Amino acid sequence: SRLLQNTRSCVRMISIYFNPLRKETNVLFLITGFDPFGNSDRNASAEAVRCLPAMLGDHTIVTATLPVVYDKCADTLYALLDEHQPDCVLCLGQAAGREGISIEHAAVNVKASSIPDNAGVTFSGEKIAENGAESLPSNLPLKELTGALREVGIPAKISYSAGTYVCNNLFYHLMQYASEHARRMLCGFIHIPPNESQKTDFAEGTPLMASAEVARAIKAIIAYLCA
Ligand code: PCA
Repeated sequence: SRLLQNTRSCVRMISIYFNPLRKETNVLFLITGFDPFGNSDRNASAEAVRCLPAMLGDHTIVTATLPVVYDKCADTLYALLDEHQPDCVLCLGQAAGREGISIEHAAVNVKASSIPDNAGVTFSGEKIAENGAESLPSNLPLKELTGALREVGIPAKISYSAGTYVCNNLFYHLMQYASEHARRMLCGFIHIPPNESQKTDFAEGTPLMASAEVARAIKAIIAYLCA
């Protein structure tokens, strides 16, 4: 009936509003990982990103590995965003202690850490953007994504802190870029555990996740966003 049809098109408009990639074809995803840092000479995020295919159906996946350097990682990301103009950006970083896929809620306007970045720079509470917002939230559908991952057997949670090191710094710059560009981009940051090859780099009992499993999670996220 007419009423049913109207209701259906309403529901579709609402779902497109909340999830602009739904039913789109040729979506361009930019997925990044990071170089090794700290006491491990590998980084699970870069290794997971390397497991991704260049195409998924008719969607394109551009991947990159970013330096673990506060200013340089943001400059590299900006260049990639300008070059590829992605519809969706997922930045990945490794965080020992996370139990599974950890989708970050928001970036905070703080740089602070006990260890230096890979250029030897340490911050102790400085702002990322002098006049910037105190916090910038991801615009990914966090609840839906963690739900979709758990449905396919992948441990996933929303995280309410991305820390105050290089990952949070990149996440802040990403959301700032997204807010300054009219083109709608779905953006977020995902922390993942180290992988099996790094077992001896971390304390016993530190949760690990295979890179192929992380890649499966990213593919499930893409499938959810474009379904
Ligand atoms: N993790 C660090 C920086 C690079 C990475 O993979 C972080 O959580 O800030």
